[in-house]
Amino acid sequence: MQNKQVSEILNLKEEKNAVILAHSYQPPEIQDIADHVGDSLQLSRIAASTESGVIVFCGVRFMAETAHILSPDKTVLLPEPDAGCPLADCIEVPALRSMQELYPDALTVLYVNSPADVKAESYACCTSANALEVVESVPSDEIIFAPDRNLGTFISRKSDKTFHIWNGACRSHAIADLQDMKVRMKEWPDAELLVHPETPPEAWELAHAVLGTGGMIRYIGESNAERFIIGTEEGMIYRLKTLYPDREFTAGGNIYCINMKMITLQKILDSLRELKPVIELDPQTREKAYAAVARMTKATG
Ligand code: CIZ
Repeated sequence: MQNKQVSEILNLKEEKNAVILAHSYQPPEIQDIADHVGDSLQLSRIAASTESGVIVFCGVRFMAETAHILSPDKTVLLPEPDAGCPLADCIEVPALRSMQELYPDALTVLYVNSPADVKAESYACCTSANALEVVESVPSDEIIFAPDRNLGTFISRKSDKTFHIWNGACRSHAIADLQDMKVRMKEWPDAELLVHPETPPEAWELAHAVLGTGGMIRYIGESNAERFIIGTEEGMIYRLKTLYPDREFTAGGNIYCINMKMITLQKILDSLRELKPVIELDPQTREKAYAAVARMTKATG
């Protein structure tokens, strides 16, 4: 039976012509009430194409900003305005400009996990799923890759281009507990270990595959393995169990994002009742950021 809070959310959603989008790292009760669950890019594309005028984005700030960048005429709500991203916070416009001055021939490829004003200073955005494709599409053999050093290193090893990599990291993935991964591999010797490229290179060496969340979902669909150890934010386990109820999953590396867990059912309810907090960007920043996001979508379809 549905609890009162959930039915109120669903009623308000109808009343306000809203759609609820949840990132795969969100807690189970949020994934359960969402209209769509996915990675930041998939969700932003849905945000841009939906008929709904109100988007409740259950994730962190940069994701809701990206949805707003792609769909400025819709009201994008982030139910917890303090749900930030320490990776996005480790880059600022003046520091990026200094790096760009140091390497004037390089073009900047920016991971979407970054603030909108920094996107506005970049040539193209990318996600973990399409970073290599975007890098290869950029009309320069010299790349500034920011802000995640692990993803940058991972991609640089697959490309012949020259990379200048920003020294930032996702606080949760960068300190992935390798010992925990090894223990789980001993417990489930038949399992495949999948790790996110935001984890350190030592984790990639242990893994059967290094993939973003969308890539993990596709990989599992094609794999013959029955059990998987998942080296990314632990919310992904619930997502995978929902998609593949006949497979077994366990989290590896103790990767937990506190910001992702700041969204609650009560905050979604309040946000729908009051239609706030609304994500707003100054139009010039939004337009420049849009150009970088659009180059990504053009390069990757
Ligand atoms: O882009 C995203 O949604 C994040 C944060 C991770 C991923 O690999 O999908």
